[in-house]
Amino acid sequence: MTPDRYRLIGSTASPYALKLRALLRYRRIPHDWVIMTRALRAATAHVRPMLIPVLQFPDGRYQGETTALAHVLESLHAGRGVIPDDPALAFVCDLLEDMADEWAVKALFLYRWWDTEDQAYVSRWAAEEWSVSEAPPGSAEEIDSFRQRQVSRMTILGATEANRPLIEESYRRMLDAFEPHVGMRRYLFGSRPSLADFAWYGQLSELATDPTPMRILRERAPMLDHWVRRLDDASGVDGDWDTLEAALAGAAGRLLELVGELYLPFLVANAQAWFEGAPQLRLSVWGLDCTLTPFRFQVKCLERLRERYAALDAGTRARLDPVLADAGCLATLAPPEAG
Ligand SMILES: N[C@@H](CCC(=O)N[C@@H](CS)C(=O)NCC(=O)O)C(=O)O
Repeated sequence: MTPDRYRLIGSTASPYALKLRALLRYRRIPHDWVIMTRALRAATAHVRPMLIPVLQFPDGRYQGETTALAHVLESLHAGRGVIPDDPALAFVCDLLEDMADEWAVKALFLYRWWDTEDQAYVSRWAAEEWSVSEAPPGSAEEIDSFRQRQVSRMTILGATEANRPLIEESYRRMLDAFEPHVGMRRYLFGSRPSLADFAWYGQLSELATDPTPMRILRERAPMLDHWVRRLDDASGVDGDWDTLEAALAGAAGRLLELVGELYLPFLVANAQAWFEGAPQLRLSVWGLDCTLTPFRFQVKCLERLRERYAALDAGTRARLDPVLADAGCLATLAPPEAG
């Protein structure tokens, strides 16, 4: 590795790895893309959490977690940033990034492991890149180990018959939020892509590849399908940020409604169940019920969003609060008034 280059260690089957790769390309940050082989898994075994992707910095150290990495890169490299300058837009960007990373992935996981056609397609693909057993990469044994490993995780990750109607409905609504608003130079917050665009790109690019969600995407949101393909390499895109009003008139506004209707209620129910020590959280949205296992990481997501909201200055809040209230987000993000 030359001293000025990063090394992104991932898999083409990981939505988070593709998120960070597209971000690095857009930002024109010199990097090499490598697959997480068994040898690299061993070399990065000390990195916590043990997840894909891992970024190796030019000084040799490794770090994971794409949201944290995007913010570190923002502070290290000037120009072509992915966080909007307007703190109000930056906050909405945070909310939308979070929903892509923590909820859209539920649709991806469910479709990947529900149907045997998707299972076969993805386990053959991932078994080449993502060694989970001692069997040779790509071998029939490794393919079957990967499939069994993922299927065994379905219940804990909420991919159940009972949850399917809500998760699938949320996929359709996410596609509908984007479709009328995407275009050659249209991103969530202007004519340049943001961190939220890259998070959605990561999830949607996998959904646009796996057989069942790919068919739904092409049928329901054909322009989004093209938009996703283009965002893979936006190194030639130069654009500007929108105003808050202009951004909310597009897909960002529609997705923010989904944050209020679905994503924040999910985070609140998750945190409540976590602190009560309850084994499951229950969620009812659009008349559809869902039962999920609470996760500590998603408790932290809610805490982080609340901290970021609390750190906004009074002028930003005055512009943002009516928007957050309309979308049903404000009561969850703002602490109750004292007195
Ligand atoms: N929040 C993490 C999520 C990363 C993540 O969940 N990666 C998955 C692959 S898509 C993973 O490594 N799962 C563990 C495994 O399957 O071994 C990020 O943004 O980097």
